[in-house]
Amino acid sequence: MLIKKSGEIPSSEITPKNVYLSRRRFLAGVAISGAAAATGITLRELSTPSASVLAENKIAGLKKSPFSTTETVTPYQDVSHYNNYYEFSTDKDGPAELAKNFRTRPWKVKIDGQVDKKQELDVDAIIKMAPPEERIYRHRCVEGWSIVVPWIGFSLSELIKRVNPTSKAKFVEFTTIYDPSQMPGQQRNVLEWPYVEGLRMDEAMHPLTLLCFGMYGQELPNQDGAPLRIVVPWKYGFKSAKAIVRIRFTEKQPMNTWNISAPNEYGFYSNVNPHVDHPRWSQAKERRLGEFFKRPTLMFNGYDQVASLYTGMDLKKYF
Ligand SMILES: Nc1nc2c(c(=O)[nH]1)N[C@H]1C(S)=C(S)[C@@H](COP(=O)(O)O)O[C@H]1N2
Ligand SMILES: [Mo]
Repeated sequence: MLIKKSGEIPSSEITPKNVYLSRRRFLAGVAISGAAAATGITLRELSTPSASVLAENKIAGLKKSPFSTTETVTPYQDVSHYNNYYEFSTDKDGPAELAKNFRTRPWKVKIDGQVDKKQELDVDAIIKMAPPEERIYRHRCVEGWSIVVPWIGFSLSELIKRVNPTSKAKFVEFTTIYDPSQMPGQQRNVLEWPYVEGLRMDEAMHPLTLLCFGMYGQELPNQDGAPLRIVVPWKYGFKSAKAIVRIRFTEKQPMNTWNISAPNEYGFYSNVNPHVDHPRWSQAKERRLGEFFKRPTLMFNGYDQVASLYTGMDLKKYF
């Protein structure tokens, strides 16, 4: 260790080595990308004692987001080993192992549809577009479990502003990579592949909507959507597509995978709503991973600032 203040446990001693090294590489990359450049971030990072301190938002160089919740962060181990990622497995503990060797570089993202400059962007160019922030968000799966995750990324609007959608662009569609050779789940017809999701333009432009490439102070693990995913904290988890390779601007509302699969169960909007039950179960409560008792689910997952996006809409009809 370069720096070891007394009483501090170096992260290399309590973090698995691969995770620790990946965090170093990742933060070094982020440091040269951000405006703060190399102002000691690497040194500070080396003296950072643990992932839990990172999770507490104390890391230098990562902007603190006013959107962060102060609720207890879910342990990294849970968030990285209890995953919905049907391209790899329908078992929650499957993706961590099966995505281990998934190739996340080189990685291009196609920008097309109703946009002035159709282009293909390298994921590392995207990551460098704006300063990274840590955003501690609640995440509510439609199945009834929830987690609190310190994501790293920046508002999707930062990218959208730079690519100039045309005046006809009313929606944005996200497409996950299609590569059955790497994704065993895509060799089976559990869902229609590739996975697609979409947002209305004003939802995509809302500052809460995150273009995400990291979590817990390090690179996004493959099973959580590396190298690039969307995070929409007021919607059920399935709206937050992982491993995206295409962002398409459209005039018409795009299709989304779970709506194609079961239209009476999963709508396009999928706002977290304790008053609109899933046809097969109640959405009134949720269980935080690691907790025993259920807690009440909040309207818009507690993100009241998005309510005005839906003024006048019947949210039972547009579920
Ligand atoms: N491409 C893709 N994205 C996806 C999924 C998926 O199966 N494939 N599952 C969704 C669901 S249902 C949830 S709850 C979240 C889970 O994200 P996490 O594993 O990082 O917690 O990812 C969403 N994004
Ligand atoms: Mo989910």
